[in-house]
Parts: sequence; structure tokens; C-alpha cells
Amino acid sequence: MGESVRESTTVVVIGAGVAGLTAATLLRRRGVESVVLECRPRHVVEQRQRAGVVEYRAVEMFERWGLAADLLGDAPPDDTLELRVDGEAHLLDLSPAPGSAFAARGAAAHGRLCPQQQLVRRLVATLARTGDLRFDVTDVSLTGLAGLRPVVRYVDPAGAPHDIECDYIAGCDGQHGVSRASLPPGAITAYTLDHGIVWLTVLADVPPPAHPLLAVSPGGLAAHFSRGPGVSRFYLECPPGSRAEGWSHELIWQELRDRLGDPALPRGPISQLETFDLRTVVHEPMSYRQLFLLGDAAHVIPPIGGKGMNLALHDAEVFAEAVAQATTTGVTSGLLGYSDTCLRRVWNYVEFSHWMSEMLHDAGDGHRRGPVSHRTARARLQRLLTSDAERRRFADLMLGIA
Ligand code: RFL
Repeated sequence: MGESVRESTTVVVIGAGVAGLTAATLLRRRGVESVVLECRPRHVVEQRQRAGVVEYRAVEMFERWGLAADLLGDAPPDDTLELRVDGEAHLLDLSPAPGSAFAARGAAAHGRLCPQQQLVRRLVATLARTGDLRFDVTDVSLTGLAGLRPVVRYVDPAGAPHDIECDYIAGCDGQHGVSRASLPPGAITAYTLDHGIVWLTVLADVPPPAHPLLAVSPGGLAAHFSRGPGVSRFYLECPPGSRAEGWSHELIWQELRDRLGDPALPRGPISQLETFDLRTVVHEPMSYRQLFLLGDAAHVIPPIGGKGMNLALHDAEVFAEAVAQATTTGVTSGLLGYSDTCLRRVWNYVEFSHWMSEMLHDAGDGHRRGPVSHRTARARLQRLLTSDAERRRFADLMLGIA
């Protein structure tokens, strides 16, 4: 390997997922230079299908930065969530409360139906034109983290090593990335909870449901969401230790029909089939000197409340504002407060995801955590379905207002 190419920039962003791409885009808007390093090819990054809804808080954020129209489109998500309990449909109205500041914004007071890969594709297109985005990099490593000008080293696709010296590093490389792993032992603490639940996730060419649908049944939780015209994402709760290989397509459609209480559910080609363990991991603090962790690199929560991508977007804005403040005015209070500001929202959404997860899993399966948890979960569910105040609280959290 030859001599390293030496470079210098303000921020090196590691990882081109929603967190990294959004951080780099917002930094660009404030005139702050960055280099984004991504280990996967562009087409892989652009095709990863995960989240489907950008919450209202994040829509408002993109509006403030003048990016909403270009990045999000204008499709509002459904204001109605269907909770199907033992085959019986209950429709929950999630629209903003009449008379509230949000209702006064009318149709604007909504999240956006914007699949994650669509947002990523649009962010990549914007940055490819105006920023510095490098795909297919290998051997990313971080050095000099104790100092004021750390260096990020990587090898480009042609095999040339690069050393980029910078003021700040944004570690946006997901839960298994290199940024957090580069920290000295004891620099941060991981708070972890294993929920003891596995979800099978299925992406299939099947028409979406009338409304986003969560079904509680004795066989376990099932969910059916839209992922664009003619595409659906399904989830099936399965026992700990389950792996996708153990699920034939026949069994998947049968379980979905049983749990959704819909014998007529059409089958369609399955394009993605994975299992994952429901886990919560929060790393505190979310920064170490000049290195800042954003998105899944800092926290992973079960997708049940639809908050992982939305938290990544929040981190990106807090980080970009703080760096812009520091580079333009020399004031570092935003950077010093970065972790605390982000963690307030993180723990709020962790609590929401736990509440929702316990209610929906325990209400279905009476054996999982015993009869008291089962009956308590049924009572919670009943309260959500009958109390207007409870429904409002739930809607505010779903919209990202709370
Ligand atoms: P990402 O999207 O994982 O991106 C990290 C990027 O870093 C790259 N990378 C590296 N690059 C350079 N060098 C290295 N050494 C690197 N190591 C890794 C990776 O290739 C990748 O491109 O993290 P980010 O940006 O923090 O975004 C987080 C979100 O992707 C995540 O929270 C959500 O997808 C979670 N999530 C959902 N969130 C929602 O808000 N609503 C949902 O409905 C929702 N559904 C989901 C989900 C996550 C799911 N999975 C992953 C279990 C559904 C599923 C199935």
C-alpha cells in the first residue's frame, strides 16, 4: 500500500444511513464542510427497506431547513390505526386534537408516508450533487480521539489509503459500526434490555391494508403495514431462538391469516425475510471528546413504535446545529449538551416502545409472562380503546409531539 492521501475537513461522517446523510445535508445547509464515508455500495444503501413513516416532529424539522418538499414528498400517513383484538377491529383516530396548535395547522400537522429507502435515495442524490459522499470504503479506523484533531483513516475502492484530519467525527455507522467500538474502555456505558421476543419480518408484494394494522391474538402479535403501492411489511412475533430458516412460506401465510383473523389475506412473492431479537440498547453519554454518536450507533429500540429512524433524524439535527454554532461563533454549549439533549428524547421513546411492546405482546400471549401480565396488558389495551385522554397521549407520541 502506498503513501496515505492526507486530507482535512471539518466533520467526518462515518456511515451513510439516515443519520449520517441527514447530518451531512444539514451541515451543508449551514456551510459546514463534511466527508461522508460508507462501507457499502450506493445501490445497497439505497435499497435497504426499513421504516415507513417520518413522524410529524421530523417533518417540521425538514420544513424548517427548507428540505421537506424535496426529501419527503407530501403523502400523509394514515390518521387511523387499526388494532385488531382477537379478530375484532378497533379503529384508533390519531389525528391531532381539535383546538390544539397542531390541529390549527390542518393538513400540515401530519407525519409523512416516506419509506426509509426513499428518504435515503433523495438524501444521497442531494449530497452527491453538493457534498462529498464516498461509497465502498474499507478499513475505516479512528485515531487521535483524545486530541482536538482526530484522524479517520480508510482505504478507497482503488486501494489507496486516506487519512482525514477533522474537528469532529459523527459516528453514524449503526449498531455494529466501528465508531463506538473505537472508544477507550469505560468511556461510555451500555444500558441493555433483551425483550425475550423475536420478530419475523416479511416484505411481500401484497396490497397494503386499509389502515396500518396491529393484531393481538393468542398465537402472538402480527402486524401489517404499507410500504408503498402493492408492497406490505408484515411482522410476526415468534418464540426466542426462532430463525427465518424455520419458517416456510406456507407457515408464514397461515400464521398471518390466523393472527390477523383474515382468511382471505392474499399471498404474494416475498422479497425479504428476516428475524431479529427485540432489544433496547442505549449508550451513554452519546459523545466522547470530538466524537459524537448518532442514530443506531448510539441507541437501538424495538421498531414497534416506529421511532428508530425518527430518533436518528433528531440526533442529526441536534448535532448539525451544535457544530454549526461552534464553527461559526465558537460557542460550544450545543456540543457539550448534545448527549443530554438527545438522550431526553431517546428515553422518552424507549419508554413508549416498552409500553407498547408489553401491552401488545402480553395481551395476546397469556403464557409469555404469566396471567397477571396478560390481564394487566388487556386492561391497558381496553383503556387505550375506550379513553379519549389515553388515545390522545398515544397519538401525540406516535406523531412525535410529546
Ligand atoms: P443505519 O441505517 O443502519 O446506517 C448505518 C450506515 O453505516 C454504514 N456502516 C459503515 N460505514 C463505514 N464504515 C463502517 N465501518 C461502517 N459500518 C457500518 C452501514 O453500511 C449503513 O449504511 O443507521 P442510522 O443511520 O443510525 O439509521 C437508523 C435507522 O436505520 C433505524 O433506526 C431504523 O431503520 C429502525 N427501524 C424503524 N425505525 C422507524 O422510525 N420506524 C420504523 O417503522 C422502523 N422499522 C426499523 C424498522 C429497523 C428494522 N431493522 C433494522 C431491524 C424495521 C426493521 C426491520
